[in-house]
Amino acid sequence: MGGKTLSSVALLLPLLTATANAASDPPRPRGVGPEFAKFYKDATSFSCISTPSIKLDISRLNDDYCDCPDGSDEPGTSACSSLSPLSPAQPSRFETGDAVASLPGFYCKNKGHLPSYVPFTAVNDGVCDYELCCDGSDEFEHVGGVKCEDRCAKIGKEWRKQDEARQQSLGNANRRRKELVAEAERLRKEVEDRISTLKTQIEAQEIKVQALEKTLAEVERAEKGKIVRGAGKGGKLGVLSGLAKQRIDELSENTKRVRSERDVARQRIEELEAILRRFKEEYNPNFNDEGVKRAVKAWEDYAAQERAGPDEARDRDLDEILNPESESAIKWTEFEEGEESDVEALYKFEEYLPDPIRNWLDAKLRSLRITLIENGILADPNTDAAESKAVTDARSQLDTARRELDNDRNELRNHEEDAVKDYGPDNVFRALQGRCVEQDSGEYTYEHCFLASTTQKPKKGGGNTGMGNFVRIETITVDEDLPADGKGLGSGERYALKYENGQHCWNGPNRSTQVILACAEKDEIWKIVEEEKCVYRMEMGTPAVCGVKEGKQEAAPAHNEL
Ligand code: MAN
Repeated sequence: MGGKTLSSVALLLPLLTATANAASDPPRPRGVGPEFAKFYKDATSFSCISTPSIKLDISRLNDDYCDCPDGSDEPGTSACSSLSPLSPAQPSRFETGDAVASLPGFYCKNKGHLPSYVPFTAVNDGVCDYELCCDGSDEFEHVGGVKCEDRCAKIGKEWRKQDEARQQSLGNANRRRKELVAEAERLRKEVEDRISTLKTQIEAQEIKVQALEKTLAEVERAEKGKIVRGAGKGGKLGVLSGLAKQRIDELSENTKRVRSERDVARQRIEELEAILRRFKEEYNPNFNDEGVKRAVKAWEDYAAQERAGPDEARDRDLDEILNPESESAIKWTEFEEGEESDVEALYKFEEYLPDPIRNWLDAKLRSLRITLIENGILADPNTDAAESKAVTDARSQLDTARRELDNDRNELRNHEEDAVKDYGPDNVFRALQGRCVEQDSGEYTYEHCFLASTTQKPKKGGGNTGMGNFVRIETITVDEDLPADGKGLGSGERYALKYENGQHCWNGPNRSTQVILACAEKDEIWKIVEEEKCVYRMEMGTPAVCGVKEGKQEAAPAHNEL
């Protein structure tokens, strides 16, 4: 079935309901469709449809002479064919002037197929217009001896077969779209759930960060007091042992890291050697390939060299050194100076005081010293000293918590932006986001990844070219003939996905692509055109847009390509 034939289907369809009542209608004059029968009921006279004041004798109906300004007295001849025709899909009078016909054309009953209107110019023009008038009734005068046989039975049968396939395909496409919409809804819900989880998580994390900020401030303050107290001989030892422990911890961490990098490298060498061993075993020495032979020889030389294997004893020693629980590990706590010893060094008399008073006095003195340091009255003797472990730990806990909070906030922002993003009718493109479809065309394979990007891949090798990144969904109006296989845009409103800012074009713009979508059973690229240098247009079928128009779900498909 050709493109023109398909568009004639649109012309045929509005008449379906009308023919259902055809049996009860009185006989109509030649060329009159059932929806206009009411104007032709009088057996003696006829009033022009758009100007009923002009009343004609019935003999002037279909007398091959145009009497009515709207041509309604000649429904079955071509006498009024010079008037602008009425749209077949809109069987009512156009209010655009008197030179417009009231009738859409000559009505062919097409028994065995679908009734249809053929343009008045085609009536008795000596050509059988089977596409619209399969019963041949438009050539009733047999001009030039032409006789148009009735082919409706055959054409109707073929049409019904194709229509069944179209309906089945449309059914599949609609079902697929429903699945996509359900999937999109599920994904949307997931985003919403994640947003609410993140909000709760962020609230808790904010409280945690506040608490850790407080802890850090307290630890810093307490440590300041502690270092002041430790300024004597014993205090310096404590600081030294702290620094030594910190350095040893760092060295241990680095040793562990270097060891694990060594293990990974060792494993890679083993894998590479295995590949080369296989290569040597499996290559065909009968092929006189110099490059392969050289490679095999080089491998053989390499394999022949003596190499010491891993030293397990040394590794065991290392394990021992790195294990803080091992016998030989330094017991740092033995070198740490407890609060009592610092206090003791400076305030030995406290030993003679009862516990509660000693603690109270200690706290008061410490707090007094801190206040004096903070107010610049007492010099801080340890401004250059390394941060104590307690402060480092508190700070790192705070940093980690802050980082987690930042990550959560970023994720929330992304999800909130995503939740209000335009994903097309019923959010259907959410389900297709990131899904890629490819199509060969000329020297390239073109790829479209929904709501992500378009790419041009040279078939003969070489780098890919970015043809744009997704920016928005648009609606555009198209008006094209539908190919016989239905794989085309047809005419009407269509969704289009716009991709911009692709790879820069030499002497031109950054590459951009418009992907225009029409209903189809599956996702497929139909056509790729470079409309201007580096400005591309893709035509594509997808079930995602079946039965939708301007963001709304329609009862019937927007066009009949299926
Ligand atoms: C490449 C392709 C073409 C494009 C030219 C422009 O060959 O991307 O589509 O027209 O570059 O130089």
